[in-house]
Amino acid sequence: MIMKKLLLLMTLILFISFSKSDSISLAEDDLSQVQKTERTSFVVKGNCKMCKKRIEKAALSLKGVKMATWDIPSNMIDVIYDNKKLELNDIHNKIASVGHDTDEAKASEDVYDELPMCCQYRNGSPH
Ligand SMILES: [Cu+2]
Repeated sequence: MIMKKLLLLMTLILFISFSKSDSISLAEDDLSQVQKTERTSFVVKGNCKMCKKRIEKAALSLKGVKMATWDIPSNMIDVIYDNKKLELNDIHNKIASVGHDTDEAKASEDVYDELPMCCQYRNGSPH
């Protein structure tokens, strides 16, 4: 009879310790959820609203990019991305691939030349 009670007690203790460790690992999961989202901004060259659309569309087309806002006068893009799904470099390269220079990646001449006149930011002043 005593053995049975002891067993019950042991089971209870085991159960409690298990549920405790469960809640701890859950809290750690929550923490990593928050940590893997990063916010950053960097320079992306461009002129107009068409550029804005093109730049933001390119950034947002990447899996893991949650927000991308490009500002025309400052030429700065504000990005929120999941650093477990992609690296910051991927975003630079993607934007360069549609014709816009960033402070890390340069667009190729070919892609740049395809841009509408109003978007060609390299020579002279914007219209
Ligand atoms: Cu433009």
